[in-house]
Amino acid sequence: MEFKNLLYELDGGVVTITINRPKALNALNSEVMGEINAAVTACGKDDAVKAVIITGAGEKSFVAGADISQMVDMKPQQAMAFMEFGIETFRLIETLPKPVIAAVNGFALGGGTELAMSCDFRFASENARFGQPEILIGLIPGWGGTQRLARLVGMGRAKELIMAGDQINAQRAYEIGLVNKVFPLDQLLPETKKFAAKLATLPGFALKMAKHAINFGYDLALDNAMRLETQCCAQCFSTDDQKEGMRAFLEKRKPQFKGC
Ligand code: CO8
Repeated sequence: MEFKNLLYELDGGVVTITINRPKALNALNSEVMGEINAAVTACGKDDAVKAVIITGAGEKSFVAGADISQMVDMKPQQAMAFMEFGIETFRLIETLPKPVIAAVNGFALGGGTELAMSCDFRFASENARFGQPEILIGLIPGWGGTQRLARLVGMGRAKELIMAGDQINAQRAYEIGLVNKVFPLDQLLPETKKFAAKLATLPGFALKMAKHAINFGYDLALDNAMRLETQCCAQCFSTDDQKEGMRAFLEKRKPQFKGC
């Protein structure tokens, strides 16, 4: 697929979407956000896509936030439209029925941390920096940061990051559970691709059900969430992959999953 501000590469079932606006440290304006929305939608429709990686071009920045030059003179209504499209796009990523990994290769500030948090996993390079610095420019997060950050790292730490606007490094982000793994910069993409390739070999329907149960069970009362889990788990029994996985275990051989 061809985009103006993104690179889109499919290799062995794994799509890598690279936000490619390095002169502005990959800041997200409406055009970039529209392209991310289109690329993720395409990933959802293409059966050949089993897993998705989102990263930034260059060695300095994943995404340095929403584009401040686009926002500076916005009226509330324009800001609302910009926010709503961002919320919709990040929710698309969060609910894509395939695993999505953020490979955070530098600054992930404001909308950059928010984008990374909409992914299922966050792998970071040692030079990555995270933060919600909106307060320093008279704002608060508007693409889900107040909600997803508190859910991921707890309310106290989320308030510290959002209300003081300080940045944290990759190691600290790992310690507080914002990041899953940290790698030297030159290992980030190879290691992320290795992990994505592994996920791409696993039963796709079960992956979809796992993501669905975790995402949609999280905010339910426990009994309702358990019910959702049993429904999702029961549906796995309608797949060939479940039969194959269990038979292969009993026959002491490697399973041959077909993705259905
Ligand atoms: N928007 C637009 N341009 C940017 C942004 C940005 N977020 N970040 C960096 N750039 C541009 C700079 O303006 C500069 O451009 P130029 O070369 O033309 O002057 C270029 O990228 C390089 O940046 P710096 O020279 O500043 O590079 P440094 O290495 O000195 O600093 C930093 C790097 C620390 C990342 C610094 O650029 C910075 O602080 N950037 C802004 C970070 C920030 O505040 N992000 C949050 C933005 S708000 C947000 O994301 C809200 C999301 C949802 C709300 C929606 C509301 C409508």
